Amino acid sequence: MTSRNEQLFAAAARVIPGGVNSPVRAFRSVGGTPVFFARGSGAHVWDVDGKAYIDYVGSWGPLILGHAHPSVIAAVQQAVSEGLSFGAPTAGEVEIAELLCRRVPGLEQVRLVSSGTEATMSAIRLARGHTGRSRIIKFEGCYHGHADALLVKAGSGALTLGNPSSAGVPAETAAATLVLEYNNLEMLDAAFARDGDQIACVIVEPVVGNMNLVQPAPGFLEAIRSLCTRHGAVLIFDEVMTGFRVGPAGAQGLFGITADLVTLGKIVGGGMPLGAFGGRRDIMASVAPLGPVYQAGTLSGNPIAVAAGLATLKLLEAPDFYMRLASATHALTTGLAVAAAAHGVVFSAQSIGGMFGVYFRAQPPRSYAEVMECDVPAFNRFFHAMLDAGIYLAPSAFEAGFVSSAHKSADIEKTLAAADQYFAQSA
Ligand code: KE4
Repeated sequence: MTSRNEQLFAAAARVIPGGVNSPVRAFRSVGGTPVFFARGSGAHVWDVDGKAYIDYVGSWGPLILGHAHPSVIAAVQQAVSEGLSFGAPTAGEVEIAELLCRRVPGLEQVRLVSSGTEATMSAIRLARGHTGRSRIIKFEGCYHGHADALLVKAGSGALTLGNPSSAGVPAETAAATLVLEYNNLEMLDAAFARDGDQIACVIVEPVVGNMNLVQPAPGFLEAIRSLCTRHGAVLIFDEVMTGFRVGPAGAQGLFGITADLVTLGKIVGGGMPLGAFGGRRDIMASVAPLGPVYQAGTLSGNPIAVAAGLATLKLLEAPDFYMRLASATHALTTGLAVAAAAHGVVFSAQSIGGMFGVYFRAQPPRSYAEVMECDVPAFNRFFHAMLDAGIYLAPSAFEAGFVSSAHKSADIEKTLAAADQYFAQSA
């Protein structure tokens, strides 16, 4: 008898490409039928067949407070009772902009948009408009959303200009993007030595969450900062994932580095469509209607999304919030590593703030090449065993996981017990 999940997926596939509205949800890298969720509460979600899961995806990061937090729901209910959208300024947009400028280092002005992609796309256009330069640098394995200039893979040679990583991206668009190796200082130096005066910006995930979790090597972010300063290039920290996730001041606060522009998303909307880009006032002065760089959006600063974002961001100011979140996340990754080692399974894990990575590799990877050494089939088997046990991990070996303040020790313990049982029988 086909499950409701399978029935829905079959129906979805007839009217939605791949049956999903974002590719990673299709389970193509892990195999099997995607889980259709019916509802969530705290750290838990229930699928359409009524099965419960402990959720370590949290909508890919936004739900740092867990699902349906009462304060967030109340704020949204209040906002919707007053209207859904105006296409005109509202007081809430001023309040959240002021809050972001207080909490995010270097944010002197900020513009709200409706997704992380819009934030990064706009920040790159702004960097190009501000500098009058076209070339940009990104790093292989970093994902910044699906704007054309960013769907680019490394060129054939080390410093050759990029090639499209998606159909539909013109070669000439990709050619303006240089794709370097994350954590490769020599490559970075060489690129600036050759093209420094042509580089409009460097965009980087200060902690990578899109090739699984990869941390910056000591000195890597500092080198990008000093090279951008020296050559007049704009440094963009893409903190769509790390913003308010790795710490109260994001990766900028964690590493003590202030970027020129920062992009935000996910947590700032508390699960509703909200992104933002902002930074130095002299750069933001180029944004329309102040300056010549056009950027716009019908639902930018939508009052419902702003209400959810404000309610979320205010709750993150609770004393010890990040200490408790980091402690729970660390307990998860340490417990997983201990369980795997006890059964002789080649496995490693790491966490930073409320995000984590698990790897079927002896050590956490420090580069894209090392990520590619991970045993993906082993991860896929682990993923499905945990799914069967009611533990919902990210459905890809190349994604980070997320813990929320709603995850209790009982959730972590249940997760570790399920993992231990799997490691015991898989060894
Ligand atoms: P969105 O357009 O999906 O809101 O944000 C794009 C984006 C930008 N920058 C970073 C660092 C991101 O992680 C993302 C989106 N992250 C993925 C998860 N790996 C979203 C999940 C999906 O694509 O469905």
